[in-house]
Amino acid sequence: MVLTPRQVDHYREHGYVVAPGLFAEPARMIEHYMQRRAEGPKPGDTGGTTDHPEDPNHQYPRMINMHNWDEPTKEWATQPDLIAAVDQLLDDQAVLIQTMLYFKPPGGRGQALHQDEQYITIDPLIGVWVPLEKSDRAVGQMVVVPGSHLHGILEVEAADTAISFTQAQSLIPMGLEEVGVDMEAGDALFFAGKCIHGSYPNTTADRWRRTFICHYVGAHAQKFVPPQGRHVSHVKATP
Ligand SMILES: O=C(O)CCC(=O)C(=O)O
Repeated sequence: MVLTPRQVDHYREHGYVVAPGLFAEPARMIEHYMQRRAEGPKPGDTGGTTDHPEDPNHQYPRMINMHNWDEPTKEWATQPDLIAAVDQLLDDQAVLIQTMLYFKPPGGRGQALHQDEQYITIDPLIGVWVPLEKSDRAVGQMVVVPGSHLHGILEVEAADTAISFTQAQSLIPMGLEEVGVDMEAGDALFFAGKCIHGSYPNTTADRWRRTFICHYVGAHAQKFVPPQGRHVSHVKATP
């Protein structure tokens, strides 16, 4: 048992939970991914919408599905403690479906608040978000909307691409409020596929916010068709 009953209860009630220090070698992961990034373009890279070419995310695009071509990623994403924790939260056998690395250099845009099931239409889905260095408000930390996972798949609308590298965001249900989560390098934030989350820009001049992100579904998860207006692809594309 990796997560305590209290942590599991927190996840069920609020839609997310933080497990401190789950990743042992964040500094090595930074070094590894900076080397991989320096090698040049990788399949699926994105710096986000192109209407803000000044965004430094374009120079350090987000990498995706590294576990398909990078052995250390596969090991980090399938380490036994992590899988055991996801199994616990899913009450099913975890199946890894996505890995990502966000570089978010100083000045980088954030990602507008959304539900991951508005991108990946499989339920249940769990994200694991691991900052590889201290993550606080100034660098554009993870922001969650506690309780939003209990409201189904929500409507989407256009996001402000001056602050978000993606173009769509969720409508936040009345009465709920966003909360920034302070985290240390190597902590892991588990969040439900229907928990609204995202981030704001990195406002610092000299700090990065590199984050390793994995997504898992349960072995018995089901694909679904989102109603019109509730999937990010239903928002008109920004260039
Ligand atoms: O790291 C961020 O800025 C947001 C990450 C996110 O939204 C996600 O992993 O789905």
